[in-house]
Amino acid sequence: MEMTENKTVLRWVEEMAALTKPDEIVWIDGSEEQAKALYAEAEKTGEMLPLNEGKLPGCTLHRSAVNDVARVEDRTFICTRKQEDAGPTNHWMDPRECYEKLGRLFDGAMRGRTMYVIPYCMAKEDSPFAKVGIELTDSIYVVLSMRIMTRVGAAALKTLGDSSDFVKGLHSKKDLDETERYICHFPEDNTIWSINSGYGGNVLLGKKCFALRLASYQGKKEGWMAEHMLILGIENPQHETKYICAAFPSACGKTNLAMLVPPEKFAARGYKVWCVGDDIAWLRVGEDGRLWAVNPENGFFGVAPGTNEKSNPNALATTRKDTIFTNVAQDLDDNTVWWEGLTKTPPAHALNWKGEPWDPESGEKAAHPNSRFTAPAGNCPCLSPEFDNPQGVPISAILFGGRRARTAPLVFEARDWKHGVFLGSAMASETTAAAAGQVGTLRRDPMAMLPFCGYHMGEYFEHWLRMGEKLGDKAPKIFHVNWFRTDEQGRFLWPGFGENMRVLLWILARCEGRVHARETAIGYLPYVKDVDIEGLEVNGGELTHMMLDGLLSVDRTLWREDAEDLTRFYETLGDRLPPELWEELRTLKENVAPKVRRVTRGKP
Ligand code: GTP
Ligand code: SPV
Ligand code: MN
Repeated sequence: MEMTENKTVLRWVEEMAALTKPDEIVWIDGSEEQAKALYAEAEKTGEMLPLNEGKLPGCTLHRSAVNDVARVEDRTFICTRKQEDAGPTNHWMDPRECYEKLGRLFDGAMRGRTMYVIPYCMAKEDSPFAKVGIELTDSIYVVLSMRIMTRVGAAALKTLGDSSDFVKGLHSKKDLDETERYICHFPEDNTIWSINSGYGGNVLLGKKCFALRLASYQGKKEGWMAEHMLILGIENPQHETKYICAAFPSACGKTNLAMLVPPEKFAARGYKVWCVGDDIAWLRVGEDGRLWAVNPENGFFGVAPGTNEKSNPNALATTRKDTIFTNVAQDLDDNTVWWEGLTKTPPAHALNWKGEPWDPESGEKAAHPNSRFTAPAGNCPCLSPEFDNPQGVPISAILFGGRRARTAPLVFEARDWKHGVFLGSAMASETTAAAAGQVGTLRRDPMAMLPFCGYHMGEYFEHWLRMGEKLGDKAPKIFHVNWFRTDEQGRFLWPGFGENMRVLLWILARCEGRVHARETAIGYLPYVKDVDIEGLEVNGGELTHMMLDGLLSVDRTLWREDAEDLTRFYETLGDRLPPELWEELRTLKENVAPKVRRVTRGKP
């Protein structure tokens, strides 16, 4: 039964049903009873497998199709009327052509199936950040995942009222044919069409499709920002909490940093870390002129491999109930889940992520490297008390970072906002399993938004610069971090995870003007004495001041190479790249140029 009298909504649902021709239409009301019935149905069809109710209450396992395990960037399109508005970093299709092409694919795609109508709200319904979307889908997995990831149900429709301002999402698994898979965005129509996939980032349309691609476009028009960022709070022993946002590319440590557990010595002194968000931040200038952030999501879609009691106990605890696991291994002895890095000893009897018997000796991975958990935010032991605050939290620092085996030091600070925007625009990272394609190759990924910016990247940088002007001297300080420097053997030189707290404390000390820094060719770096490494170990030995000195070194040759690579990237962006950023690049090049000895002429 319909849950609204909103004519635009009703007409659109009718139109999409006429196109996709489902046998039945079911509106998702957000109730427990309905969810229970859907779980039962999905278990009957085998789409979701119930897990050990004693050990993992309310948890289920889902296996996606083998050809459908990650975002597909080369099949993701931004369909603006003018191609130049999508910019050179996005794939583009003419919207009319795209509607026609996908219209043919969607025609009858839901025959014999049910169409679920999922009204959802991104951000708390009473927040000034709140935005409503409706996703139509033929996948129960999508319904149950959206129910965890967003605020689903009647309340969203109430928030919408009779307005026509909502994101129209249409999704069908169709037949999961990868050659006909399309994830298409129409920013000018507030519309998303996704077909032939069942994987998270391609089909949970509230997440990357809406909350980043469409929202970044809306933010540019309306004067706010949608960013691929975690949000965390650090509470000091005096019970003051400061908030930090950090943009790292996919599978580069956002969930881990957001749920950081302070090392014992800091915990003992009373430091606490609170998670506000692990993937997406919506940012606005508040009435007080500061930058405020909310997490528009309501759950975590986190990377499973590597998550364990030591690396991220909070994430692990978050997944112990009411969680959907996707493409992890199934331990047959007690019907629980397993993935590489969860425990030292793999299960003796397990099925791999494809559902085949798995031999630990085979050398094959039991869980897919991009296997994930979908867990309610409310499960997180360190969830910030401000999580539901409709106003969000004020931001003191913004971090950019990526996987850089070389070049980028552990941490450095931008000279000012403009330089910080430059650092974000210059981000680069080794690719991961979160997207289909080669893993481990270095690519430029500005602000971790390369796959998620819904418009021209040059204009996006421009928008960042203008936001800085609005913020003036209330702008957060900007930093660059890199947890991923390696030695010749490929071993990480920094222990990372909880120990990243030591770097965060230096960052906060800088924000509060409590510590000096040394000016270098690339920005402000810490003095070795100012990063607390007491008791710190790495690769089985003590992390010495000399090793920290290495982590904080700037190799000018590498930076010159990087500046050349960045020049080539900037050139691809054409004349929409703000001149201020070319200036910053010129300054960097001057700063890292080979030092020539000055020859004084004239006097003997
Ligand atoms: P998305 O959900 O794809 O956006 O990923 P994310 O940025 O939230 O990444 P996540 O925190 O899930 O980490 C991804 C991988 O990086 C995991 O395998 C972690 O074990 C690893 N990782 C996270 N933090 C660190 C760190 O500080 N050091 C090292 N060496 N690895 C880390
Ligand atoms: C990412 O790839 O950055 C993710 C996972 O957070 S997905 O939702 O698939 O995009
Ligand atoms: Mn992400």
